[in-house]
Amino acid sequence: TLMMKPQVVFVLGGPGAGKGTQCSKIVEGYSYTHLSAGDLLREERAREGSQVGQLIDSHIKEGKIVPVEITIKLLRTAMEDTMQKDEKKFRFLIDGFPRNEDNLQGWNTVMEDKADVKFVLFFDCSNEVCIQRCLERGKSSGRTDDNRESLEKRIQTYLQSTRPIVDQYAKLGKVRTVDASRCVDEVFADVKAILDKEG
Ligand code: UP5
Ligand code: MG
Repeated sequence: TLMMKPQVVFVLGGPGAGKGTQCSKIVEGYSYTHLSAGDLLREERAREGSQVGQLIDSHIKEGKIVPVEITIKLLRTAMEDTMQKDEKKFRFLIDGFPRNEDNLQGWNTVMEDKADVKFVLFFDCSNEVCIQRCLERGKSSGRTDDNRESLEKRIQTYLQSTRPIVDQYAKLGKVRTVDASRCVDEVFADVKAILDKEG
């Protein structure tokens, strides 16, 4: 059977900007499948027999970006599995990726001709608000990186490595920015307007 070429929206923004929260709301009303690169890495870390569990664990705690070979493999498998099960599911929100030059090059090498990147949905949020949200969540999330020390590192990595990726897509006219410092519903109203316009 002929499969549709996957259509991808990259979802970027600082740690705690609300990427996961907004993606969950999007999938309720739009025909997108949400793939969080961070969630896939945490699943792989927890998988028995994983060869890269340790490496993922230390990278996440240190706020460092895992080598792209690992992340791409997880994303690609998740996309293929989704489309295999239901051929109508060919639209993906890829949340938290690509985060640096290595990620972007890896994507372009492996996926550029296999998927179309429609645009980048960028959740713009101050570092202070991002840190507060993650610390608040850290009270119950059990995430090993929701503490002040890891958060400092996550923010540094975001500013040094991820923002330049957003800037590169912006130069191509491919970034849709949302002010993510507001409440969940206000942010989502802007997200809806963007998705309705993009079709
Ligand atoms: N919240 C959400 N929206 C709110 C709002 N509008 N107002 C008030 N509160 C709001 O939200 C975070 C918290 O804020 C929640 O408690 C939420 O209720 C509240 P969430 O939606 O979870 O934000 P999100 O942007 O998804 O935050 P997350 O912590 O998941 O972002 P990160 O980008 O830091 O984490 P991710 O899981 O993507 O990556 C973790 C690590 O994995 C990375 O640091 C890295 O080490 C590794 N990684 C890679 O190496 N490669 C990858 O490709 C991806 C990840
Ligand atoms: Mg998230």
